[in-house]
Amino acid sequence: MKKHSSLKTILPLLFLMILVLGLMMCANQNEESSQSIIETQDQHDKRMSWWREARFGMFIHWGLYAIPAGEWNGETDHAEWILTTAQIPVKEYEKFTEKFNPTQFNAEEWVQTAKNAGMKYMVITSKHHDGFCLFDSELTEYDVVDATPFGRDILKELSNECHQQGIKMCFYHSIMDWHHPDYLPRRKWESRPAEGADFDRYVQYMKGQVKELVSNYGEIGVLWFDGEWENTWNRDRGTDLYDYVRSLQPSIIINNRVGKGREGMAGTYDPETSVGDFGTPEQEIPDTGLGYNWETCMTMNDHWGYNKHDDNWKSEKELIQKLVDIVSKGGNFLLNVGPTAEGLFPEPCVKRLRAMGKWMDVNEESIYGTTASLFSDLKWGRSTTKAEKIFLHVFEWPKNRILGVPGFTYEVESIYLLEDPETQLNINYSENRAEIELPEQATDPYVSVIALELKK
Ligand code: FHN
Repeated sequence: MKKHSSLKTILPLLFLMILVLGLMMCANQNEESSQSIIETQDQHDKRMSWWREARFGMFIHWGLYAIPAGEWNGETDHAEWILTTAQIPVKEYEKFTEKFNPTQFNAEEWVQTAKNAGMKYMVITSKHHDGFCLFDSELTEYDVVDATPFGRDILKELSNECHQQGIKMCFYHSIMDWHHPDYLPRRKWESRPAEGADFDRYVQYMKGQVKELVSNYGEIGVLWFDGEWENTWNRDRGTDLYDYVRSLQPSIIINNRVGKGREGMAGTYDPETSVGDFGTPEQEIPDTGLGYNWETCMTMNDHWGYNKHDDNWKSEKELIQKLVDIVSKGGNFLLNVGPTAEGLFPEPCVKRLRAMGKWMDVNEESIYGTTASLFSDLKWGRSTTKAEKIFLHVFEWPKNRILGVPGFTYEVESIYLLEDPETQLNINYSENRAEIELPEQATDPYVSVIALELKK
């Protein structure tokens, strides 16, 4: 009977042990599933440091939409949205894959052009809203390797070149997918039934492709999500996706369009309550800094994807002054190129990038790694700051050759034109203002920069 009595003693203990073990596993599992990336300010600053230093990157919108190049049934204002704006049935749109053969694509040239322009990172559409993938995905045949005569992994060639030439490879990936049968909602005009579509299954597909992107192409600087605005995507899914990507590449940077916190095209958000590492103003520059990391993305003409009819190019001067304006407010500039179906950057883009590069060759010190202006409302231009230096970017050369800087009360070690450090300039002070004597003529056709080294 002892046995029984010993059983009597052991069984409750056994039950208790199993209960405690079960609770521990469950707690641990809860902990893992609710695990959100926790990082100190120092860890965050370290992770963001290359991006804050870079200040200037290239955006590339490229895909099947380069083939129609904006044209459809006599209309000429389409671009990367053409599947939707021209209401092309998915089966018909897919036929563009048979024509996608950019024989003049040269990854080395593309990366060299970005680098020569002074750009430190490249963000290219791995998949735009049309669902077509510019990389070899195991999860679909609707990609450049399996579906096109070109048959090469464009992102592999570009990422190799970026790593070779020392600029950061980054990917734009659309959450919205007009091609995948499980993506919802359907376009209102399309005939594909929504029955049977499983959005959770689509999210698994998307996460699988994101895993391919951050696992097969080396170190990735930024995952730039977009297409987050439809009602099937939500904050929890965004937080899960952010944590998932960071678990695969902990040092990667992710924009605020991974979640739902973005406030329209202003791209603003509350970094304390919304997921993502930087704000994303689109086609606009905020009036002032935003008090957190932000990057304006902008086209050189009026379209992201290539449109053969769009000649409304911003001038070299406008683009350089936008770069300076953005950086003077503590932001980054992501400037877009929409390559042709042949795999070439449009010549007007190349011309502008060359001019920006020439300006950066002389003035990069006033851009890279700088922080926002110490002065508000400089009528003649902008200013940036770097450690013990202040840079003044003169857009409008004063006719009387006197450059007034309200609020400048710093003692100056030296003051000179950044393009000619040998020429010391005179500076006079009056109440709460400095006045700098300038040469007769502006020295740069776009933006002349004056450097002031402050007394330590
Ligand atoms: O719908 C996209 C658009 O095609 C383009 O990719 C821009 C660039 O950021 N983002 C979305 C519009 O806000």
